Amino acid sequence: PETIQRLDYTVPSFLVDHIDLTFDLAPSATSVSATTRFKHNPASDSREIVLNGQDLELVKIVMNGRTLEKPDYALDHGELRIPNAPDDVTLVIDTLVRPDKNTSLMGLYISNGNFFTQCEAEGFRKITYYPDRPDVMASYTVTLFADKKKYPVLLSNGNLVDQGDLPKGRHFAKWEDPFKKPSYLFALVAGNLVCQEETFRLADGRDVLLQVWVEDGNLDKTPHAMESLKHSIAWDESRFGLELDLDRFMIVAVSDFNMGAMENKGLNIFNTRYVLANPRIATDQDYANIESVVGHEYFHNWTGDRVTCRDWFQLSLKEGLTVFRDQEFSADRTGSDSGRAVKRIEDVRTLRQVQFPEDAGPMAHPVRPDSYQEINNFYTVTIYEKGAEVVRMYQTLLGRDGFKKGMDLYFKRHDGNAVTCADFLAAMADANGRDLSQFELWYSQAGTPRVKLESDYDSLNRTLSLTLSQSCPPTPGQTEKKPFLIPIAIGLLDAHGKEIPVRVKGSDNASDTCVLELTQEKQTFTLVDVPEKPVISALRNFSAPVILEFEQTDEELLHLLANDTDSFNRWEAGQRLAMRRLLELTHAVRENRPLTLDKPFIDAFRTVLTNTSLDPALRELALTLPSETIIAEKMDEIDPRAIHTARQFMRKTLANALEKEWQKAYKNNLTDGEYRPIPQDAGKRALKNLALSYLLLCDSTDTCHMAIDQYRQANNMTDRLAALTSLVHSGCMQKLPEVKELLEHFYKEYENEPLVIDKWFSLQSTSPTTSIESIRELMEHPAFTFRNPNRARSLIFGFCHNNMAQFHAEDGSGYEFWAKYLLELDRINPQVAARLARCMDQYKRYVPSLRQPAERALKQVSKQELSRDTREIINKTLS
Ligand code: B3K
Ligand code: ZN
Repeated sequence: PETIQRLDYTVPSFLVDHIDLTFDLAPSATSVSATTRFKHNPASDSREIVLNGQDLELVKIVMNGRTLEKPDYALDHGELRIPNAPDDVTLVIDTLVRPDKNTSLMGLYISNGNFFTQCEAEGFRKITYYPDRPDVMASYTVTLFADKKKYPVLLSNGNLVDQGDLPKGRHFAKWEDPFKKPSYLFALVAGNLVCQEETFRLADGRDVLLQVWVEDGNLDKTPHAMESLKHSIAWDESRFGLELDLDRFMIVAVSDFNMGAMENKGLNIFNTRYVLANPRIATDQDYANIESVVGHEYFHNWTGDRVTCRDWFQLSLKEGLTVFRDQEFSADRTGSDSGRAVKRIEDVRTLRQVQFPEDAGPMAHPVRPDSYQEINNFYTVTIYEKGAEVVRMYQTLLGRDGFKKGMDLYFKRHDGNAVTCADFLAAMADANGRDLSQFELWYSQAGTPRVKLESDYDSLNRTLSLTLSQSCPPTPGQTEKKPFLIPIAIGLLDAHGKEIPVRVKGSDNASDTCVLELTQEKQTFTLVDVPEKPVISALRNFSAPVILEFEQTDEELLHLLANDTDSFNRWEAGQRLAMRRLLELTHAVRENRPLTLDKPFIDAFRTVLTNTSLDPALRELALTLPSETIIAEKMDEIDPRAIHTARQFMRKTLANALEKEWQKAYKNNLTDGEYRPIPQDAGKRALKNLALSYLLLCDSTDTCHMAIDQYRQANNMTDRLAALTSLVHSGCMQKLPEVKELLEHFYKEYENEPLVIDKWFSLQSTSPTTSIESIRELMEHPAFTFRNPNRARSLIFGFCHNNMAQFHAEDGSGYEFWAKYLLELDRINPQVAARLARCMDQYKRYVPSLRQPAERALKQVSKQELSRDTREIINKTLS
């Protein structure tokens, strides 16, 4: 497959000022007529109009009133080229598409009988021939024609300007989007849908219409999304002074969707999973996710739509920035410092769990990649989550006000344009009068930097010298790395756990937390007025996306765990204590040595568990052990099952040693009364359900009954699902026949709620007690289908990505399963298949006994005909 290079960028030869689209919608043949006004781009010396098209039947093409015939134009490799075009061109292009045959869910497709589109990144070319690139921005007029009975609702971007009935039971609607946009932000929706709507007053007094559209029968599940939308609008006004620019803003939920949601201008389309919620079907996590994704897509209106990307290499310009914005939104929404800390910990956990491995594997790429084969493969955690960390570092370096100034300048300079990551950096630098040229390396260099910290206390001079050194491992295509600009937030604690103000030699300011700017390979900072040898709290609030190598004793970590005022580092200290032991236990498993856990660690755990002055949500995070994936990240050679055994041993030991305390935590954190998805209650439920999952590992069957009771009495999905999941995962199912009945009850109870049935599949596919045979049986279940990405993910991804114990079976049966269904999925939906392909990213680091069968499975896949999406992943994994 062809590789696209960032440095090959050339400006478009022709620009578009307006496109007028007409759709005559029918499942097996939708006709699309596009009238596009082109103008030669003075910045280009080419006279050739280049249009992209894929899976289209070309009916007719007319240029300035004259029908074109070959060789007036050429058509090959998905490109339609018209040479020697004059300055002003109006093209009328008629095409036919087949939505009913479209299983890729890109372009125009059908879900439950309704029409939807998905155009990012390159889906518009499956609708009509057009310069399908983000730097071509145009205004759109869209007219939709359809049967009125089957498709009573007709939506597109912008404002509804006309609608009416037509003969033969048909009708039409005409939409106008006043804002120039690239084709990837185009959307239409047509079908039998209902909406919750509200008028909402903006800060400037203008009233806007907000709508949440769903399939009939789901209106009882829209209020939370609507609330989230209103909060998002208000937050962007108050935090960044950014207002909604349209009179109407719509969210539409669709069950068949490749990812989370899509920020089409004025017409956001969402996976139902990020819209639908009520206490019966949605968990606390679902509620939080909905708020954050609604926020994310809404925030794109400015960071993505008003200012967009020049080319797809700049994707993180909008994604990293918008993730940062949604993270801040969610943090502010918790309304408390501990809520903010909880959010930060969760985000860093994801970064380490998914992005660090990506950065260390065959798909490692910079936040601004240099090349790609299939752009859909680059909607990655590096672009999104590491990109958000990069944006966060501007704020850490420039302060909140400085960051806001940078944002203001960015919009002032670039509103209405398609720009680059370098433009964003320049706005931040110029608004603050700072030279940020070294910061650019965060965009161009892949890999997770290692930062080593060594400290030396001088009691005579009362100084502490901190020597920081950095390095970054090689990544594909990049062997040598230059030093990054890394903000390292530092705090100091005295023996009583009190903050010692941090003052860098030569500076007049002292503060509890000081941000050191590491710019060289090795650098020493001297802190003055340090009255005693302190315990160092380094990289507070995770001030940079790096791996910190800093040797601290158990005593020091315990001190931080007990006293650090930085909640993130308090949590971090506990994780480090646990990690140390987990790595040692994993080695012990591999070497067949007896497994033990030391008393001081158990005591530390007890102290956290019984510390009722600590927010339950924070306690839950502190008492959750590092995941198997995060442990694997720390090992040169990965032995997944040894890791699982070690972690299970630690959980079981902590369960038995602290049984009484877990019992107490369970009882003290019951949330009686009406279900409220607010952070305070959610935190209690999280801690209580963690306690339950530990209790189920104790050697008594009483606790199984406790969980069964919780399942039966629960008035919300969080408690019900937690009980059932723990029962299945702990092995109570093998002991008690009731558990099997509950599993069946759950299915029957929620048979008509697809999102809950997804949960039913995933709770089984991720269980260490589910054998591959049971997974195969589930694949045969009438409710299973490859066509629906959520369903495919719940079962296949659940098993391959999140079931280390079973997936990595010694006989390779897990890998064979992966290969088989990867191929099947690839023929239906390449984008989703390519994600599944990534399960094998780390195979070269597996222990030899697993590496061989993994490689066999990969090679077997590689021999087959594959989509461009999956081919790129498989080739890179094997290379
Ligand atoms: N921008 C979309 C992602 C589109 C992915 C296309 N493969 C969702 C988001 O990040 O908001
Ligand atoms: Zn986004």
